[in-house]
Amino acid sequence: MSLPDGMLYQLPQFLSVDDAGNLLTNLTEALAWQQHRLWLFGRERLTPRLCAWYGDADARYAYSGQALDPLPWTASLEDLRQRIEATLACRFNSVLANLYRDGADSMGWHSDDEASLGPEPVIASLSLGDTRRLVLKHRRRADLASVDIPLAAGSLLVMAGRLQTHWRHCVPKTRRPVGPRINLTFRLITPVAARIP
Ligand SMILES: O=C(O)CCC(=O)C(=O)O
Ligand SMILES: [Mn+2]
Repeated sequence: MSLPDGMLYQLPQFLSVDDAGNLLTNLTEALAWQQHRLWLFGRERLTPRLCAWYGDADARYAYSGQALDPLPWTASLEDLRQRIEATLACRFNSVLANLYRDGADSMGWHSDDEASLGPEPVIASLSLGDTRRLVLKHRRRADLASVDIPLAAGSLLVMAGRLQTHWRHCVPKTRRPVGPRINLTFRLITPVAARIP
């Protein structure tokens, strides 16, 4: 999909329906899900979803006022990382997993624009479970309509270019009855020691 000020593309059937279903079951049980705390508007809140952070040992992630130490890769996450790296010819050293337990779970408006991701991060987002709605809105251009992307199980969405500088995105709550949904966002974090202060 061609967007002004950013790149977005999708491989709708990166995983088969069966593989996506098996992975949903496996990851729901196997990952160390937690409700992270984040600072928002000067108050500490719990994220309205469960999260888990996996990656290489040096891929520490500073995010909404907290530093997350990655857990070591599980076999299935490492296998996915390698498949996605081979498909996209990109390198990733970490993955943020999000579990939306039902329609009341969500992700607020944000950009993945932390300095540790660099100015033009490539973020590969794999979807499992019931279809999720990702909504994107340009930060400044009110003339551009928001973009609504249904993400079905097995789809791989890639965000790249200047997308995180110019656009924000969210996963709204839904009143529709939905089962659990997992999203894995593969990222390349610059290790703290390699960062220029
Ligand atoms: O669930 C989604 O597709 C959104 C995930 C996301 O934006 C993030 O992890 O930064
Ligand atoms: Mn994001």
